[in-house]
Amino acid sequence: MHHKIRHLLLIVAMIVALVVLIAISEQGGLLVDAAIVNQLPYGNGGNPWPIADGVRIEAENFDDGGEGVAYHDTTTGNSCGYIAYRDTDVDIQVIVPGDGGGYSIAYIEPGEWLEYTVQVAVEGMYSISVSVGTPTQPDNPAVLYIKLDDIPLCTLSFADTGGWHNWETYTCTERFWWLATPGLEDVLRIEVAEGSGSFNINWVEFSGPKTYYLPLVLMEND
Ligand SMILES: [Ca+2]
Ligand SMILES: [Ca+2]
Ligand SMILES: [Ca+2]
Repeated sequence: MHHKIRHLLLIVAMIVALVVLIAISEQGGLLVDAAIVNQLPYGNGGNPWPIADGVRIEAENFDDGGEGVAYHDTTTGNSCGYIAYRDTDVDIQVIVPGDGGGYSIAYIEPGEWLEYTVQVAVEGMYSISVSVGTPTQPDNPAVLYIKLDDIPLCTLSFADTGGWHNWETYTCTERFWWLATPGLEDVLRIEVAEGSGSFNINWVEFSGPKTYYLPLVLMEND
């Protein structure tokens, strides 16, 4: 009896693993979609950002392609009142050296999004982190969706990092198995939820691959 239950559990685990792998493969299939033909990676020599341990995509390195293709921004031009790093409608802000230097995305409104063309460099299980800053807003926390090829990966929520330029790192509790598919690219999207509070975002980072254990055991039929 116990032996049969154990068999059943193993079969279920194998089916789950198979379904996950098929789902990942189908995500790869979305890449032939003509809608992303005019969308190109930016800031990595024209190459997709590799998904590998420690790779950090600066938020300001969103894809080329413009409004409605590579990003959605609700205001014309840069709401910061100057042009920084790139001349688009995305609101890129200079971070002074004392706050870490570089650039962040500012004037973030609900419904806005940014996309990044990525490619798995090292297959495995990864987590995703973001660096964000926001002042106290307990009644209206920021809510950020992370998606891959329009498929939701995780939702992050944060209310107070101590200030707009006081950067804190938030990590998805979910882990994601990334399958290396040579020649295929994916589109990573960070999307601000409707009703979200405002925040600045500095970068997105991958960490992994983690050791992944699935209870797959080969057993002889009996
Ligand atoms: Ca704008
Ligand atoms: Ca904006
Ligand atoms: Ca940045």
